[in-house]
Amino acid sequence: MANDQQNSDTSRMATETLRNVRINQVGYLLAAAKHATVVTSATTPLTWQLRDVSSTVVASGTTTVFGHDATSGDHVHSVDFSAYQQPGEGFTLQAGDDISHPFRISTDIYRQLKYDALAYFYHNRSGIPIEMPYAGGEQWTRPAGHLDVPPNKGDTNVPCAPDTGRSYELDVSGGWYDAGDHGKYVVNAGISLWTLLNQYERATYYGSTATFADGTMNIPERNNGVPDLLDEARWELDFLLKMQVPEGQPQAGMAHHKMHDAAWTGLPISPEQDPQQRYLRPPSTAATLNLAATAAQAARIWKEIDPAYSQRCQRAAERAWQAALAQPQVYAPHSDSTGGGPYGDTELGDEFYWAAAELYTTTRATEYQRFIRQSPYYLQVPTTFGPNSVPAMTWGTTQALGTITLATVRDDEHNMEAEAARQSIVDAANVFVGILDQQGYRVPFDPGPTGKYAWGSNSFVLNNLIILALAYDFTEDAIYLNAVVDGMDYILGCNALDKSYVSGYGVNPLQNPHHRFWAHQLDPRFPPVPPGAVSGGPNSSVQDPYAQSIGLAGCAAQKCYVDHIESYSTNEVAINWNAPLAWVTAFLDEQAHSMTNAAEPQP
Ligand code: 9MR
Repeated sequence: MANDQQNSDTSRMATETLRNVRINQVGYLLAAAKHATVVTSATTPLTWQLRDVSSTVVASGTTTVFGHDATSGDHVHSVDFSAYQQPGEGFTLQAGDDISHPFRISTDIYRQLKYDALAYFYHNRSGIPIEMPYAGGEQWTRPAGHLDVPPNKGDTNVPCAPDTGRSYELDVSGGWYDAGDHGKYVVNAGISLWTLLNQYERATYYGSTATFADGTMNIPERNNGVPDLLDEARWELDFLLKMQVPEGQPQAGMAHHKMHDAAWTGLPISPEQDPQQRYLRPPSTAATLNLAATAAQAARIWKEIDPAYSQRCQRAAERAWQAALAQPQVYAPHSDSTGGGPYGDTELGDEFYWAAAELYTTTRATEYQRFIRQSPYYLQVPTTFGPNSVPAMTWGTTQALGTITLATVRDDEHNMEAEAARQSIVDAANVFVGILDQQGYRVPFDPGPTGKYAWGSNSFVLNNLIILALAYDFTEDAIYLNAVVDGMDYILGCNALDKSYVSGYGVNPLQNPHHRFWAHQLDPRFPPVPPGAVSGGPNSSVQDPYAQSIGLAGCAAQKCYVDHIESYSTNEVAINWNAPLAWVTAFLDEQAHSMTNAAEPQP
């Protein structure tokens, strides 16, 4: 279904013009909030009409004047048509003389997207052929990447880089490619894997794991008796375990920070055609703690499903934890960016807290409980917006991951921290809800006084939506659910560029992400992006030559974006960005079927 949608969207695009009435281009959930934003210079309210597919006016009202919106630079009005709750296709919203793109109202807006968002991970697997029927279309099939078949020089025996003074080789095959490049980075694998596993764990306690049970996803491991979401996650976890320094080598038990090509490859290139030598970069404390955290999380999730694997994960986690304690300040330098991204981080208190929270939740050992209670990050969920516009969580800001785990896992004997952790999450959600009315496009992310969006800003929005969704789980207050809906509206078209940042979804979808294989824009022999990938999105710092060359510098935050393959700083795709898309769309789809009139405030 999504493939057909992708094709028709792509052909329609050429003629599609931007509309001043901005909506969620995929559609609105039947019983939830329905907001739109209108770009207009009018300073007094406009009348609006909602029309059904036969052009009959089914609802009407007047807009609310918002005024100047700082992050977009637009003068806007708001429309609230939440009260309309009839399903259908081909609705349009008119405000003044402007008419929106057509959209649907339905309970199934996210039904397929939640699977397509996870398919991203299969498509980006290393070390396995991408084949039909799993690829979703012949054009996305490709041979296995990086299994030492020439011209590949990796990944089954990858040497430590010459400048590291280390002389061993490791089999670090498998895992997911990080993004548009073919690097594999333990810091970033960590938050991405954690998010998929948390999606599963949250569903265990607050939803249903049936949606991702064995046989539900289009992957080679379907019908192996294990939930498919866990199969996909394990592909990455197995790679992470291989990145741990073996006994007998210096810094044994730590994890190598990353592995990637000696020099950046050009675009386009399919992974199996990569001729570069690949190297292991030195271990770092950050990577070691990412391994400790995710392996500990996995140990409890696989406990009944695969006890031997669970024990292996727990041993790896405890080993990593001890190694990180012994060497707490081994930093990966920001300057290490030849052939791969640096993922540098010199503040690791949050990673220590996260890893200890995972180990505590898995083992309930008092040493970890003591550690988290003494941590300055104890129960934190960031909501303050400094110059670097930090959202609830990023690859380098991980305390919320630990807090979420403490809050999510229901374990009545040992739930000393759980209530307080839930309260922290609700408190953070309240801050995000409070932001909505101050944003012309109702984005639950506030860049703070600088007004700037950073690299990967769409993931900032999506990660804040996880906090809001959890607040809904804990309180069942519809205000949080509707805030999640508003945030997805931003991602799917209700924004300054009238853009759906997700491929294959919406009238004006992401089409040309920075990706070495989905490089159709550069070379017609390469495929376009498959459905369900989310772009990193607007980046005020405009950090790539292409975006600079088209004059983006000086742009209002929401407009610092171009849908072009060469714009890696505004239009890349990445595992840590698609993971919260998968989490949030699964949550919304689940709620779509259980909500009754969430659009009305609860008493
Ligand atoms: O997501 C990362 C972002 O926070 C950094 O500012 C940026 C520059 O270092 O790197 C981003 O991560 C990229 C990584 O370094 C290499 N693979 C692609 C990632 C997404 O653009």
